Amino acid sequence: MTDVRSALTATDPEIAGLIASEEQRQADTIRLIASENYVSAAVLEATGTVLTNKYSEGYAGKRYYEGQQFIDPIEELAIARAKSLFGVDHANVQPYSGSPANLAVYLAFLSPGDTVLGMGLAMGGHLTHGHAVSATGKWFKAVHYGVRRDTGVVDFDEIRSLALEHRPKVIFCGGTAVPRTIDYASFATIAAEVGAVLVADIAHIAGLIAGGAHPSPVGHASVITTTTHKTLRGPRGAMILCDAEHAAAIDKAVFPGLQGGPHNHTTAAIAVALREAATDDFKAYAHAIVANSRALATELGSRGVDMVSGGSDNHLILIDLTNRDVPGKIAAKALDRAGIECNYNAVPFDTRKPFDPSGLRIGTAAVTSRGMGVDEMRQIGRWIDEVVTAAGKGDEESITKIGAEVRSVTSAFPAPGITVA
Ligand code: DSN
Repeated sequence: MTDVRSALTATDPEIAGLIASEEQRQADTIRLIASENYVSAAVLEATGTVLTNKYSEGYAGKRYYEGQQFIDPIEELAIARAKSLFGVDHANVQPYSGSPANLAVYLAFLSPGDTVLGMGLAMGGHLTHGHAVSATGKWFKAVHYGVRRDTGVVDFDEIRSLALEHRPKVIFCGGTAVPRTIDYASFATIAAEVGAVLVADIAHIAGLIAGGAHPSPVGHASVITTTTHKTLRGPRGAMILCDAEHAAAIDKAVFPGLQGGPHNHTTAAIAVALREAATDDFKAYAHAIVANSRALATELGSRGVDMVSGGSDNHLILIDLTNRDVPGKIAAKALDRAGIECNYNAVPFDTRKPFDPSGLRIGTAAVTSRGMGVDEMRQIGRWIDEVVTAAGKGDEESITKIGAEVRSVTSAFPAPGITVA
């Protein structure tokens, strides 16, 4: 077999060099971006294969192209593993990513102008849950619930009252900045009362659910959407899981409704990730993510750092810097200079603009993949607090000093799939 890296270096040294630099950067930094992870070498290998050469519009046994002798069993394996891991009737593994997966849900259950109820983006929801700038907010009537100002968590009285008033056809639960356990049973009761389809967007917590570290929406939500690359630790892709009654509508919405040929290299890598996620090691990993997040939240709390809802039940912490001298963007950039990657993020009831908000979103999925534990979380909590303080004072010297400490820790925890030290 050709050595792919040497072929790339020979053909396009510029791109090869940039990829090598990115690999080194990923090794050298502490990845706290809550939606990112490090895939295994096996997942990485499946992603970069000849499967990328193949068109396969349709579904196994019903394709519009010949030559599917090996593609069909790959997709069938991915589907069987998804069904078994999550305990669902049906799985579609073709959506290109989370937004197309959610769009397929709209196509399956709604017509333009119909009403959808989802969590507001600034409250922790996702763009595709009906945000005004998204197609889902432009083409559908979107109504949003939020979190309570005093607790930072959803208020089911508010959700029920919005559902009764607006009678949505679809209710989304889940989001991108939700630090607490999602109560699927309470959402299901409200959805049943108004005859809505309950869709659980588990993109962030799919790996925690697979590993038994977060309750499952199965049995409560008849449709579940997820990306495959966050806590689930697969390639960039997505899946829709659903009850048998919705299988045909979901499949039709994905293809031919929204997409053409599935990305077979991604499908194969999803299958590999699902096999990994069914192991005892992965269960331990999922629980370690949560233990790390709790330890990090405890350290931050002990240093007086405010967090939305006061802490974390999952992989994610939403830091609220409203009471510090430093807004989220300046803090995130200072942390990045110290080798700690996160993203600035709005907090509920933010008084600042989304491109310059008051929060920082962090998560422990990637650092846990490197084998870091609660001791490292305490250290990371200290670094975050110190960098934010230094950023507020313009103390670049301290930020540089912490950067050197960060590098000494990352070098002791090799990242999966990364070959540089
Ligand atoms: N990629 C998602 C996240 O970072 O949570 C948003 O689409």
